[in-house]
Amino acid sequence: MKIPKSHPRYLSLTAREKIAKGVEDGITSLAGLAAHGRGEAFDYLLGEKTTKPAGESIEAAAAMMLLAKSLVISVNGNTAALIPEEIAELSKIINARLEVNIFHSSKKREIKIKGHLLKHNAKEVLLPKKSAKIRFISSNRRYVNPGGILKADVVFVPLEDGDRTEALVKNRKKVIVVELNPLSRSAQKATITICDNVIRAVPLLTKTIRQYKIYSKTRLQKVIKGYNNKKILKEALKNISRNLAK
Ligand code: PTJ
Repeated sequence: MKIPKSHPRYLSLTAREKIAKGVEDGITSLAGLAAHGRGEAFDYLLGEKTTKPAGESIEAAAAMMLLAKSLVISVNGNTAALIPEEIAELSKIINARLEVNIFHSSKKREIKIKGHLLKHNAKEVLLPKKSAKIRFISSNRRYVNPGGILKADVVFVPLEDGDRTEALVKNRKKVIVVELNPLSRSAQKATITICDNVIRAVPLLTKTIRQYKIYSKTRLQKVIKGYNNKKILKEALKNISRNLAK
């Protein structure tokens, strides 16, 4: 469907079209539609903009990514449909590996997601292998790539189910998530939670990394030290209740 740019809900409707097309093209799971709807509801409550606390999380995430020894960006069916080019650009600017990791098991969909990312300028995309597993999780998401998530010290997970965030943390990895719902398990368990829409957060993260590239290691460590994820989550909830009270 062609959405006129003048439509007051142009951005939201365009995102819906991308997710629906993702399902048609075999990239996004059907459950991904429901997950997107939940995200939309929280985005509405957050005012559909990047809030100040989300901005702080983006700064801390940029610093953590620049300090990472082995950084991997984990991509599922929703992220691939919504922001394939932005994810490819982020991976290049920070020298991170891209790895497909999906909840709803399907080899065919993993390959389609990989192809879709490559078509949108990704350099290389890893797929999970049955030979490599992370501990503390039983879903399809336990399978990872031995050169990717398995050995990563920092994993960036734009929108996610909570199980794997928790498992990745238990596997001693630093986990940065983008999650609109501050109450969700991934938001609560992550090392850094960017409470924002991936559509806005990922380009902002790329921009911040570009700015921070000239920072010294000590300065980047200071940014992380001054960051408190629990406080950020509380502020996100306060923002939601303020918007509801208005
Ligand atoms: O491709 P697959 O098989 O890996 O499936 C992907 C989904 C997202 C369906 C899967 O990971 C899943 O079931 O996730 P959940 O548990 O539904 O959680 C997804 C979370 O993403 C929800 O808590 C939403 O609030 C959040 N979300 C949805 N859309 C966005 C979002 N967060 C940020 N930006 C969005 N655009």
